[in-house]
Amino acid sequence: SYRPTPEDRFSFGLWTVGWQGRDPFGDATRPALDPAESVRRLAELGAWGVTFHDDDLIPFGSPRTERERHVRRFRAALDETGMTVPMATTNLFTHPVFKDGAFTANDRDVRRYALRKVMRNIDLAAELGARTYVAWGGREGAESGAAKDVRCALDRLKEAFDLLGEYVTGQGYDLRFALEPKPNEPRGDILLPTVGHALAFIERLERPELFGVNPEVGHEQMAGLNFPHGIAQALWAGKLFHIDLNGQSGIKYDQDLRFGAGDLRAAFWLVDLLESAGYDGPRHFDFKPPRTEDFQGVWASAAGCMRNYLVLRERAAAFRADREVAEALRASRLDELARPTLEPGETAAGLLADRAAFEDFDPDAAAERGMAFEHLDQLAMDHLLGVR
Ligand code: 3MF
Ligand code: MG
Ligand code: MG
Ligand code: MG
Repeated sequence: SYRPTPEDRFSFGLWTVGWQGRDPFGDATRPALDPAESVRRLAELGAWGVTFHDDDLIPFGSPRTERERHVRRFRAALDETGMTVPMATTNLFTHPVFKDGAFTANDRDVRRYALRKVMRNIDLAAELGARTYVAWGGREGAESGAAKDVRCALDRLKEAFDLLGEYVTGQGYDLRFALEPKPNEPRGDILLPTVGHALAFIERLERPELFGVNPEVGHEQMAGLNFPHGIAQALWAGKLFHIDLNGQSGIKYDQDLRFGAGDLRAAFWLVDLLESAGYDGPRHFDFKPPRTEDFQGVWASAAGCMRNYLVLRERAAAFRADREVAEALRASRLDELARPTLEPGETAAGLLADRAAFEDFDPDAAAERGMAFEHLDQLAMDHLLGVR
């Protein structure tokens, strides 16, 4: 059975099931969901955690007593269900004040306000036991060239994250940041558009150890990139702090389909990678139940995210356990790729002295060796399609 359990560490944003279906062309198709109700329903479906933007939980501009009431109700639902809050984040994109960005808005007052909004929600995140704080800079970008001096904007982005790093350290919070890249939408172009850009940016920060990435399936695919490859590089760098799982069909608007929909083969290789690499963070779904759905459809969509992950986990494990696959991997020389190119302790001089490496090497003969990748991939396909 593909029944999710808390050990699977599945989590959902309140804004996912709570999405009312408002899009650039149409009004809401569903009423608002009470966050406490979302927590209960997700728990019933087998989820382990729930995440939120400050404004998902506490409507923007709520007075203090209202704020406390919302947090109390949420906490009660968590206590009642045993659900955790592994991650929290800030809404720096809905209110018109953020129309030109938050940390990189040209308007300095907006930047100072944005930092305060984040710090306030970091306090709440820490209080609720979150270990990861996600930062998606949805409005940090531009539609035209002269409107944003990108080098200055990157200075301001660094300034913001350096301050936040100092803040959590000073407060003694056990919290790390995960930057979420996205190439465009809602801005024409967004800063830190891909996993690679974000990884390079992190190394310029004062406390790089506190910062990693939160890649989203659809965001990388909107840029035409291979998502599992991006995740592999994040893992390789020790920077996969969190992940947003969903589905996307090719290079188009951010579809946020349920996980497994869209590019199913990429989803298979992603699950294979996360499971074989021993990624132990949350499996977080950031999807949108299509606006065609009523609430029954919303919960079916959420359940589908988890079910597809579990089915793919089973298929990927069967692929890895298949003896014919092991043989095919050897035939494709994956074991050889795992072997260092140089002998232990070998230097440039050693390589230069090795005639077999160059003088006596026959490139034409080596070029004739087939890589046998098609057979290997067909085995994967057969496992994915459930015929093996
Ligand atoms: C937009 C997103 C965001 C982020 C969220 C968490 C609204 O495409 O993916 O979801 O994931 O802000 O930081
Ligand atoms: Mg997204
Ligand atoms: Mg998306
Ligand atoms: Mg996301």
